[in-house]
Amino acid sequence: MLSDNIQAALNKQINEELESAYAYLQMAAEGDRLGLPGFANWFRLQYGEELAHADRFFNYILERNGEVKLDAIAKPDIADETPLSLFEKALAHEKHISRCIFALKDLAKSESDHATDVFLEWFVTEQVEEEAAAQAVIDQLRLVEGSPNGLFMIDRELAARQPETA
Ligand code: OFO
Repeated sequence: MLSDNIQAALNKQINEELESAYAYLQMAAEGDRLGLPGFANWFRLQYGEELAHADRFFNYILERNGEVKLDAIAKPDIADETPLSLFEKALAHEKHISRCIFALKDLAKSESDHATDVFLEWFVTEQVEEEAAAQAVIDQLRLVEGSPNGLFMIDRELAARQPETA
């Protein structure tokens, strides 16, 4: 049985994950607008991952016999971006999500909800990977700044990203 506090926080996290998905979908459109199909591919796959994260929270609430309460999804603050600003926004967003996960974990610990605490472990690891992935592209973009060839190479690399199987 989930406490009211934890149920509310898990529902809020569904909303955060769906807002992430929505932001990444807009970023995919920006990649396309910039003529960078690799960027579009990378963000489109990230959109799918965020939907899967929302699903994990959704399934977990139901598994614990809780109640799912969906909320409105905010409009993404993504417009007229550059390749670098897209990934800077992605990183800032992932840092925000990491803080949300840590706060959720603190809450689960404070209520001795061991099941929720363990459920959240996967997300702690995932956030380390997601922040590192966005930071790696930012580092590359800064290295090639001003070089169309460099940007072309990075776009090709991002085009090679495949959907995760697990
Ligand atoms: Fe990109 O983060 Fe979900 O959890």
